[in-house]
Amino acid sequence: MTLRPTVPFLSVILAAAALAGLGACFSERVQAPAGGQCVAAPDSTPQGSPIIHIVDFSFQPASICVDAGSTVTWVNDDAQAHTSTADQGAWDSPLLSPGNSFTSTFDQVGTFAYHCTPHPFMQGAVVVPATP
Ligand SMILES: [Cu+2]
Repeated sequence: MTLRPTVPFLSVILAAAALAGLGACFSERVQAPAGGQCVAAPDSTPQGSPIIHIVDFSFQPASICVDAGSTVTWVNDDAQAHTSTADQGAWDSPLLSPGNSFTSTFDQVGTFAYHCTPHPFMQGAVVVPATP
């Protein structure tokens, strides 16, 4: 008699992992700079010309830290059209079809929250820290 793999047990593990991933996604909030420190996503590019990918109805990374004068490019890698629209109106991309991109230059210090106009739940932030 052969032992059969415990498929139900494995399914539970996978479901738990998926839920944990979803939880992390929803609990992730865009952080404002604390104490003058720039809070950046671990995988964000600290300077230069970083690219934010729009994937699965989200901005990745959602929070990015750049030096003043940097150019940030959003690339729509999703199958839906999205925008990059600053909450305070500093920039507003046209509706980006899949494969299209949009670029904005950040000369001002501050934390710039943005969203996608058709999908307001899509949110992100570009943080330009003050030079010490
Ligand atoms: Cu969108």
